Amino acid sequence: MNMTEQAEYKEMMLKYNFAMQRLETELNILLKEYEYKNGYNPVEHVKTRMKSLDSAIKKLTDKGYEVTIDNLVRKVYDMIGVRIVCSFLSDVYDIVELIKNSKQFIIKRENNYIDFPKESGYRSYHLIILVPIHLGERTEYIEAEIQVRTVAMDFWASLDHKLRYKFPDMIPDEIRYSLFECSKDIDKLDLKMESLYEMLKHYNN
Ligand code: 0O2
Repeated sequence: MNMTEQAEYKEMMLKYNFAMQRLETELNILLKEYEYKNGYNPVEHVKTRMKSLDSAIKKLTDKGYEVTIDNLVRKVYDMIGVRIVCSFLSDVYDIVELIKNSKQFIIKRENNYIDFPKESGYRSYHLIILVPIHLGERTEYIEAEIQVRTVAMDFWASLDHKLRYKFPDMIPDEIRYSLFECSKDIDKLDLKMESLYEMLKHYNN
């Protein structure tokens, strides 16, 4: 990076850090308010991360884009990533609706990889949002990705991630097949847990 690019990168990261802080705060308020109103916390844990420059550059090159600050901003929409892990399937949809109805963000795109899993077997609900940040007189919108999934989906994705790291070129067929089968089992498990949860609510009523 030359001096100008370094300065641009620094400014970009400053804005991304503002946006990440704002997103964390707004999500925290949304979730706490939900818990207060419903007397129930549907979230097991929340993890927020800023993508490393190396991993952002890899994403750009893998997709065939030139490595520029402009492309980092326009093409890598998950520089800021938030993962919300919920107990049950219905919780995932409730949280997705909660975020979609929030006035704090603009929903740019959504990918329902739960009803329409990826070829690998990956399941999760993705929201690409725009987070407003106020800089002096003007407002800028920074992209962020929110992944909402169940504990079981998270368990699967975490092993899949490890395998992708271990076998960067290609996961061996037998492992890939077995992992895909696990993804179907996890789907069945989530549905079973959901019906048990419904029964529990019925007894509580
Ligand atoms: P990391 O390490 O999480 O940052 P697109 O441009 O939409 O076609 P893209 O950008 O891959 O393609 O978007 P997609 O498919 O919605 O995936 C974005 C993120 O979802 C990924 O980010 C992963 O976190 C997660 N993800 C998607 N597919 C899989 C999968 O098969 N297995 C696992 N474990 N995670 C997946 P990154 O930047 O790839 O990775």
